Amino acid sequence: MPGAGASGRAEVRSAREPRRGGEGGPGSGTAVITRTRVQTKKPDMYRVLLLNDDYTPMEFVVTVLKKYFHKDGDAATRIMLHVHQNGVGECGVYTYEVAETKVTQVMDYARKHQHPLQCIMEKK
Ligand code: TYC
Repeated sequence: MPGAGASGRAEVRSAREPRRGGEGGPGSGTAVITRTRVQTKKPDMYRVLLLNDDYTPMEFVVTVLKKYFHKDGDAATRIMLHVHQNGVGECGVYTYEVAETKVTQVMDYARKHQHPLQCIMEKK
């Protein structure tokens, strides 16, 4: 059943595409069918995580979550406390290049303020 639509599954399309080679002509008994796979694969996604340490001030972590992950005060405080208590916590889930940019931004910001805060990414 070609034409499953934007379901996210691989799809084949056979109608209305030019046929290279075409039919061999009347009576030849041959035909070429071209199938084109529509690109519907979802991108790999990556979690960006903050790691706990004993020195980075809680308020600095809250600032990071607001500034780079667009969290409001309540969400930022909740995530910071989760990291403080559990050792690691998720800031967001992004495509590879966005996640990589967030990690770099957070690490640069922490270094600039001389805090040992660590930010990493992992494939989902
Ligand atoms: N544990 C730090 C403190 O007690 C706070 C902290 C929270 C540090 C989250 C890093 O990712 C972190 N000041």
